[in-house]
Amino acid sequence: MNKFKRTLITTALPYANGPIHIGHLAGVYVPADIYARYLRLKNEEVLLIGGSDEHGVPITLKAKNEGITPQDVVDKFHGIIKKSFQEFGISFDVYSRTSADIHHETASDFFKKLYDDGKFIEKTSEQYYDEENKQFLADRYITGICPKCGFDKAYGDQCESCGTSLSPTELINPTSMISGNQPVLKETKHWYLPLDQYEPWLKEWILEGHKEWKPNVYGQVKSWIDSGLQPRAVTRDLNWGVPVPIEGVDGKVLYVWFDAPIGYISATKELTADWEKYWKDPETRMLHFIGKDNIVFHCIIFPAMLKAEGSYNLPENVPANEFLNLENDKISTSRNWAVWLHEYLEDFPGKEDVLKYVLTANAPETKDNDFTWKDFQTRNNSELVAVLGNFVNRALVLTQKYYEGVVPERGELADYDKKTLTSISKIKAEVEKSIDSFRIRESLKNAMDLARLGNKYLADEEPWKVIKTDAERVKTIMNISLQITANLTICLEPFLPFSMNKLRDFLNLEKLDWNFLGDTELLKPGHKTNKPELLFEKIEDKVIEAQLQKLQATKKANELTEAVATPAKENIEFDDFGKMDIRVGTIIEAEKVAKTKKLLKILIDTGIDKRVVVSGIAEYYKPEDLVGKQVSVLVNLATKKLRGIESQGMILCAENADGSLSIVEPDSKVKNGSEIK
Ligand code: B3M
Ligand code: ZN
Repeated sequence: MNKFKRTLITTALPYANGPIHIGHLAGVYVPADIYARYLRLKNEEVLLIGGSDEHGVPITLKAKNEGITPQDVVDKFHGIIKKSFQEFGISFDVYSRTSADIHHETASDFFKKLYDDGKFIEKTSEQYYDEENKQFLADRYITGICPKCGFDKAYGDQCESCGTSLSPTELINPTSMISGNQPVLKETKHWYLPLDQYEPWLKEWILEGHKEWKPNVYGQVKSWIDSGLQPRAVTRDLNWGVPVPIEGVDGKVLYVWFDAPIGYISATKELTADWEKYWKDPETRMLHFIGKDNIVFHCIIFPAMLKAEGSYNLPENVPANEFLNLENDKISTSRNWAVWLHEYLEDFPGKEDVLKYVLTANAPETKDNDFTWKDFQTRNNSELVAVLGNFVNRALVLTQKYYEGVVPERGELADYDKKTLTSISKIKAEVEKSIDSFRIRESLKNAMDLARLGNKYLADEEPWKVIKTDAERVKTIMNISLQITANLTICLEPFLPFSMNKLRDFLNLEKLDWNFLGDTELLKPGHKTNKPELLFEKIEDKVIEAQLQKLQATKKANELTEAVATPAKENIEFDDFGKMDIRVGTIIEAEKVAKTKKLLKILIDTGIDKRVVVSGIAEYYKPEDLVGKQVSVLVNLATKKLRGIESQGMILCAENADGSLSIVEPDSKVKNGSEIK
């Protein structure tokens, strides 16, 4: 840390429009929490800052859909999110929210200062406007076809399919999310941060000055800067957010990405009157923990804002992570493809540390990674249970058995004993080396090496056998095993805080700081330990099966909604519908049309007559299963020759998401010839 006295850690503020899931935990909050706990354990001065991001278009859209106010939406989810963080032991010093007065004031003052100092450019431009709702359509109020990849549901600010950041006027076939209408262009005035002017400075500060940043972060920043920065609008025509603090300006708010990072400052203010020490003293080191989609905002835009303001520190590092997928598919709130934290805790009460362990061991630090339930089970059963749990349990149980829980005195040490004890300090150095450079995943592996060391030591020394021949020697073995166990409570504390708390209870040991790690006499002879319980328990196949089934059900439900999700066609007059003559008929005969895969020749009793219809359902129905089935037939469709057979009508089918067809039939028998209207 050398030139720094303290650390301010910020974590991306989650949008308060839904609960949080394992992707959030793995990408941001678990690594930030581990790092903060590690620094605290080293007695360093540190603040861990968090809060909910309560502005932005998606929140107003959700409110509109549900017929409630945006404030209702954020109140609900801020509560849920905050509770999840508490339950998982994310050790925030403060968890604030951007709808709080203190934030509105802070963000407003920040904007005002830049405005007064002439740091913005004012520009009038044409933007999309929904005439029916008399509203400008910012960001996600508008969708259309992505000009880059052709995805048909790209948003006005970004295409979620190819990741390109967009402006609404780039969309092909823009559509208003509110009315579904084609919007018109209308003039509006906004304030822009001229990022282009900051380009030379950004190049020097990051590209020259921070080559040590993670390659994924540095690379993304470089590519943004290399492709040329543009002035960026920092206000929006919207009525939810921090109002633009300029006289005479109405109906405009600060862009959510302008106010949200200022939320870190507001949260610090909420926590302490001494907040400036954390933001302005050059001896404070600021770190932003975020996911990769937030890199540009934390490495380019927010720093440019801070630089423009002039009195704040800049981030020292931005250890952004990549994304976590779930069972080979992108985590998605709208498709409910996620493991939600509140649901996890219902299914796995008391297993907070297990999830945190798995998410860290498999963290998407350098590339996107996959969470699978199988891997979750394997890491629990063969690492937490079989290595860590097994070792500490044997050490504690044997101590109970041989010495009624009292730590025995050790005798003369063999070479292997000495080597084992010195390994503790080596492991400590390894953990420090990796965690200090934000390789949290590796640091967990290093820390687990201490459990592996203990497990191997016990397995090699076999005190349960030696006890029969050399009881004195067993005292040494058990003493050493207990010292390793005590060291584990320090080494794994940042990663598994709930479990290490338990382990300290078993050992009857107080919480020790990081400096004690490596001390081989943490437990004095004569110290009384408690009866242990299991630290971790095996997770059975059927529990994992149940989780996989839950996901399978989600997949099914999604396929069904996707099928009905194609947009409705243009309205028709009632008379248009009345022209169609649809009757119930019964299939009398059905056979395959020779040399085709899809076609069936079907004879139907329509009540009016018996007629032949050729239908493309051969892949989904066997001819023999169709006979006797009632179907809906459009009987006044112009006849058409298919493979030489004249088809006199059409059998109505529903098309599934996968393109398969399903016959539409009355749900009870009706007379042939009954009209469908
Ligand atoms: N709410 C975006 C996100 O959750 C945004 C982060 C704000 S951090 C200042 O990905
Ligand atoms: Zn695209």
